[in-house]
Amino acid sequence: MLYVSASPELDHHLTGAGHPERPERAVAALDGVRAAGLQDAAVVLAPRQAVRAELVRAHDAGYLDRIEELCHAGGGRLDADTVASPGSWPTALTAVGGALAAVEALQASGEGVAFVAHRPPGHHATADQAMGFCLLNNVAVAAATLAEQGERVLVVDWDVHHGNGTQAIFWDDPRVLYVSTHQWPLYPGTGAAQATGGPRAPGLTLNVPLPAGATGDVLRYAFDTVVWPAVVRFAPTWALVSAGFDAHRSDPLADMHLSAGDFADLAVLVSQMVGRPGRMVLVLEGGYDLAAVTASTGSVLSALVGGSFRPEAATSGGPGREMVDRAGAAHAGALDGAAPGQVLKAAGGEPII
Ligand code: OKP
Ligand code: ZN
Repeated sequence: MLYVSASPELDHHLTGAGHPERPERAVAALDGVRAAGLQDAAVVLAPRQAVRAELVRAHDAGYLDRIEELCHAGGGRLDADTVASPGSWPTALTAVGGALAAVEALQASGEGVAFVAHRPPGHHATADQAMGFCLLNNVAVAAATLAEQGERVLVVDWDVHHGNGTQAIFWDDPRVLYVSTHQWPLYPGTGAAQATGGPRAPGLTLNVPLPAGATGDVLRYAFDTVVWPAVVRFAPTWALVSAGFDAHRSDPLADMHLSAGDFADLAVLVSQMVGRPGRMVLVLEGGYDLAAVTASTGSVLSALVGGSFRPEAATSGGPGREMVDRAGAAHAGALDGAAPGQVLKAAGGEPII
């Protein structure tokens, strides 16, 4: 079963004319479900707003007060390109709620996969700071919720930008493995391969910075040679994907050269990283070319449910394998420095290194 959380009719997060992070993006993602012929197979989840007790798993209470208050006061600017309108607060709550509802739907059914098509995106939002179009960290709240339930959570962030917020929130948290592939250098500037996690979570941040022009084969190489071994060591029970589609070759905000078919291949790889069905949720992050968002969403979801919608072939031939190798070496170095068993003992499980 495919579960989809989307409620474009409840989207009142207005960013202003000309802003790339616009309401049409979530509609374009939903169009991908239709394009892939999955609209009848998909269960659309009832929208719900996250509540404070859920949000504080990843955010500071004072920060939540400030953003809510700002929205009630009419909105305003949070950084150079992050804005809040009066409707941003309920919309952001509904985006987090969508990620939580997706987790709950899979937990209730024990099978299937879920896709969350809300906005604003979340992966740049830290515990106490809005930035990079993000107010609340949708994936982080869902990951923290699962971690609280004793799950071991893999977060794969293939958005073209580094998810500095998610990295910071779980930096020293042994319950979450955060993996990011991203263009480098690019906004927000974090995500060096040498950033590998805090003292209680050594090696549980895995950054793979990649050059402009990188193609799908380079990403698959990174997943096979660097991500896969780290995931096997971590042995996740759940996978959450920060599924941005702005590494697509058509995206106006970045310069990586992926196709819709590449995202589908990556999604299948992630699905193989959690041994059991019903443990994978994909959450829309960036992606600013509407047609690319539709084709990518459709390709990803079709591949995950065994369909055949694949309008764009996988790509190859771009640069970046050396950077993948260097990221792998930097990450291995972090594990060398950790005491044997340190990571999982902190999480209450079996030693993994
Ligand atoms: C959000 B997501 C710097 C431009 C910064 C912000 C990009 C936010 C991307 N002058 N642009 O990760 O897709
Ligand atoms: Zn992005």
